[in-house]
Amino acid sequence: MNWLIRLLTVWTALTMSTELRAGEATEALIYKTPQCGCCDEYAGYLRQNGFKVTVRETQLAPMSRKAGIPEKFEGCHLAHIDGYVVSGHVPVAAIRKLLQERPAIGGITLPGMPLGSPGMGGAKQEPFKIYEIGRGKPKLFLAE
Ligand SMILES: [Cu+2]
Repeated sequence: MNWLIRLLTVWTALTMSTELRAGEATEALIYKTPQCGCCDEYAGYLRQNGFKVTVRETQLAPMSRKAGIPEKFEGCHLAHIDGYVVSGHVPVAAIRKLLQERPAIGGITLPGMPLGSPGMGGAKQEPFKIYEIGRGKPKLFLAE
């Protein structure tokens, strides 16, 4: 019985310290295809904005479908952040809004690779349209 209590104490301490660490920097796990360069740029952008980023290479399309993102709304990589999926070159302002408001959705997506978005080169052509996914048809979440 004694060893069990000790085990539980250790386990609780470990779990709590993990939570504390996670509180310092939000973790982002990014899935991308091996050929994608702008995906690496986007990973760097999240790091610069204080996220703890891990990048994994995969086949993107099946993962995006599984995450509930229709083909037309798919971004060029898929991040898992704090229980949500964040697809494509989404600006951090939209991610912060998502994490603060914590709506009952699967996540958000910026379809395609709009010029001037974080991690993409070029000049911005128009407001980025970021859609919510996972609750019926994709709906506009934020335009910025
Ligand atoms: Cu891209």
